[in-house]
Amino acid sequence: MPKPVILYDPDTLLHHSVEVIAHKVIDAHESPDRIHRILGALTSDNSCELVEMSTEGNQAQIIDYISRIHSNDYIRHIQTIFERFLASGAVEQDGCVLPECFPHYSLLSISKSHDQSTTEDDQGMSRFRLPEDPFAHMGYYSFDLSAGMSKDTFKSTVAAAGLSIRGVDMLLESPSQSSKPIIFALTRPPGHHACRNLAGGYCYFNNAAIAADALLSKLGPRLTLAGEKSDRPERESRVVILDLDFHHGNGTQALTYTRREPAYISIHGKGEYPYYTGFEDECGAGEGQGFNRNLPLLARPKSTTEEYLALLEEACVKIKNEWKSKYLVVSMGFDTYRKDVLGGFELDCEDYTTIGARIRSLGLPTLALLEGGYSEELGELAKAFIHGLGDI
Ligand code: OKP
Ligand code: ZN
Repeated sequence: MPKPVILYDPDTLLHHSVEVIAHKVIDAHESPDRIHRILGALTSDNSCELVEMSTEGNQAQIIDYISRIHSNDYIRHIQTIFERFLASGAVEQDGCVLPECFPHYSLLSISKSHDQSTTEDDQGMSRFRLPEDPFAHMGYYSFDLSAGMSKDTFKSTVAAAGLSIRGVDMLLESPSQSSKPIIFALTRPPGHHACRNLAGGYCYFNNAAIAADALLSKLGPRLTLAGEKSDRPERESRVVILDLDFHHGNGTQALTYTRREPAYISIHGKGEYPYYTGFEDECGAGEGQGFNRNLPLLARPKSTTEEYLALLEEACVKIKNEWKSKYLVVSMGFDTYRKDVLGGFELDCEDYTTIGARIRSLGLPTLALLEGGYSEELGELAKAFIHGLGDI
């Protein structure tokens, strides 16, 4: 059995941001040091193989995959907005910009614009005129104050998407069906809150959605036994995204909601950030009906590890027996830890080995992507998870 492969790109360390907590602007909890903590814990640990990557020469191809998930206008915004602020003198080279004003839907006046039908694609945003002011751009393309832009944010988030796509290639390159590859990509910034046209919650490009979509595009259309493209309604989904971050992956859900493939299933804090999504009655729509599943659980101290592991079991049964998935993408967050500063169930370090081992026992080619996890012990938690994935 091959060891889990850990994918890392030094460009993911470049991005830095700030956030606002209780009237103070602080360095964001989502910091470059998170990756250092994980790499630190993995040195002198030979349970996995660390592979260093670079986006060099691949940027255009990575952006092609990103543009299957995010709009070109949004990608251009993430790519250029910091330069615009820099040129106007509004920010220093080493600074970080936050939004000022959000286009909340109730700001729309009772006017002709109210009657315009909106496209499915922009979900109503076309009723707002995109302002000239770069601060307004920040508000137009984000939903909170936790996705500031710094000089190399674009570079880092492209690197994270690049790791996700490389991980997909490694799943498919695996020589035989008997050795199921297990990859863990150290994606930073994370992605599961990012929507088609929205950054938020430390996320810019949705790594999990990009990976699942790239995987499906490489797999090609489903074929019937006769070798014809299958378009009859199916109850199965070849690719599933299992989201184990403490926070609901609103972005991943939104991006996959009307699709059967990939399916999405999440265990997350009930009533927690991002507050407006993640309810049990959100089950998918259209072709995606029945392929979205939310399993909310009260945060510590109102839930137990036993309850958490029972939900994980429910998720695994759904993936294996109901959706009969062939490939697994895991949005892995370590903010479910009992001492996490932003979230937390009652999980302890060794529980991550249990989680990793349960994922491994599904016997599927698996690509895990890093989402959240903000405690000092992050490195140890990641190591425990990898040990479970690798059956060590
Ligand atoms: C991202 B992920 C203070 C509150 C922070 C954002 C939480 C983002 C979590 N600014 N709110 O899912 O781990
Ligand atoms: Zn989280």
